[in-house]
Amino acid sequence: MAAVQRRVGFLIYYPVVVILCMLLSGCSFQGNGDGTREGISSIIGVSQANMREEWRVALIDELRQETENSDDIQIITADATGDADKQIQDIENLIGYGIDLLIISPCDEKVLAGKIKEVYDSGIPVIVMDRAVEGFDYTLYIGPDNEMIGQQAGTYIASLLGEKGGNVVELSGSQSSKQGSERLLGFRKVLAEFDNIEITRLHLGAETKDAAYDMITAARNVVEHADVVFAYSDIMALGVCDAVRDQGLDDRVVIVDCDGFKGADEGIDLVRKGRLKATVSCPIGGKEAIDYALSILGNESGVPKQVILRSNIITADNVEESLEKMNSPVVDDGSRIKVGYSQVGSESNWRLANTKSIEEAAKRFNIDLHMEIADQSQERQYEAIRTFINEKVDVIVVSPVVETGWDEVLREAKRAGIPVIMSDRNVSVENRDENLTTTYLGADFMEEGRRAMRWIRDNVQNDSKQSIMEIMGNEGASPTEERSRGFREILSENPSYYIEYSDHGDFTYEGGREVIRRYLEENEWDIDIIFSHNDDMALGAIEELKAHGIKPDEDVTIVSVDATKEAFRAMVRGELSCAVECNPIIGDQLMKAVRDLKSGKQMPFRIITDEKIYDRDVAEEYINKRMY
Ligand code: GZL
Repeated sequence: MAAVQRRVGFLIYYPVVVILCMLLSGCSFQGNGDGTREGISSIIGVSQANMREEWRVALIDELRQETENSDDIQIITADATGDADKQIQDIENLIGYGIDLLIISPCDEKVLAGKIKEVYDSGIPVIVMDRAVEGFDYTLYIGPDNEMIGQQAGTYIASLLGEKGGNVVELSGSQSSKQGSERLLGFRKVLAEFDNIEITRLHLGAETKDAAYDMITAARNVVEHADVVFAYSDIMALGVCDAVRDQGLDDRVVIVDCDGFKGADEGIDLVRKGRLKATVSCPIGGKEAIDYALSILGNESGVPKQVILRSNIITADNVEESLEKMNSPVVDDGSRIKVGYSQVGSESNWRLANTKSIEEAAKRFNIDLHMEIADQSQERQYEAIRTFINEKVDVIVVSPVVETGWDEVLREAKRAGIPVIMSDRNVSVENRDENLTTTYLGADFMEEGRRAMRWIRDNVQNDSKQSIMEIMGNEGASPTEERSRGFREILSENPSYYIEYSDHGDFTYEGGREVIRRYLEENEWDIDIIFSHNDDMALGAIEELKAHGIKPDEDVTIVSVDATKEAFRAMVRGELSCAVECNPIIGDQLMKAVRDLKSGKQMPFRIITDEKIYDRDVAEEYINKRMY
């Protein structure tokens, strides 16, 4: 175990030996001190917001543990002591040490966003952890979904109180941190649905154990009538536990919190001791950070844009099993894994590229792939999943044609003990805590819709209001629903544009033609802009427009999603104006997730692919680099 020397908030770990550098002397930490890096393949700089919070110390420990057996990897850690300006200086210092990659957990994501973008643009990969910065100017974000953590706590408490309902005391910190505010948002959203649950909010001066202890003690007249006290962090929950115990109320008031860390008197320990009724775990992500850092440094393909970590409800019933899972060794013996894949269909060029990517990756990852193509039929997907269950495959992967209607067949897979991964598109199930699926790997469709409308806002201006035709994918599919929602979110901020007509083209070329045909049967052409949910429908629409003497790009600006090679050709021809990327080449990420799952790794809740936007000005430059 490497010893650690703290020096002006700057901690340096050398896997074999800790070397203390006099920062003020400006010495540069180049591994061997003479400016060379003999034996060192990568230096990873870690800028931590502070080392006061236990989970932040745990993150550094996880990062160190994950690299302590790799003599060629160096980790240099800086502690910003909670000061955003110091964190900016820390980043400068780390870059001065010649780091190859930066991992940062920002003090303040707004203040640090510019610096993170600067480092990212300079070519140094940046992994942002825990608090996401606005935009996408970083290599990878790894963190929890704090609003969902709050929702899980709310759902648990509601189920605990049942039909009778009850009184809930909710603690919040007056300068509540971003993750605290997000957790409270999720918590309140869920409990707002229950008329039989009364909430009393107690505001603390600070998010600390003592502030929580003092508040619960002072508010005894409220707490003694409460059924549940909710605190959104382990540290506050400990203060609540002590105060409730000291007030002699611990036989009637239960306490629920978030974090579920593994240290003494933290969430898991308090559940084991019976002092907490439940804790919603907030995974730290150190293992994942090093895993992806090595992939990035190794220039491996398939690094996603965001990894949203999974959080679970931990109670006395599952705490031992949860701990065992967290501590179980991850073993991938490379043995062949049998995967059943239920694919939507062959409806578009995107889909064909997606299928090809998955089939090729299966070979590279020693996966025995049985793929069934459903031709956009949910019934045929049900049949495929039941076939896979009968074949006793190791993992089932589904790209669902629509979002709903999957609960029963997914329960059958769960009863058969076969984990299910959602690929490309996601599903919505009645009860998320049934954990019917393990992880979702795909795009941020909402962001794709936003990008399309932002491009229109920035590139298609006119004195009069601009009419838009929306050509949508098949009804009920997650890309259809979410691209529409994202597009409308930005549209609502720009009153110079409005949607004149929306219709479904089902993601096919013919479907796009049909939408134009149907519109022209009833109307003269009066549309300024077309937003198509995918390229195939856009290309079909272009064909039909031209057949009616309507000139794409002159008479109507067309924006599409997918960014397939056909779309780039249409942009070069001057018929399509903009293509928002939706990357189908997710085979490697998917097969890595399959192998991780079978090796016992804790699977992320969501893995979001990396995507860009292209328009006709750059189409020529990129067309020959396109992989699909
Ligand atoms: C998106 C994918 C969509 C594509 C279409 O991830 O599900 O389905 O945008 C495809 O081209 O048909």
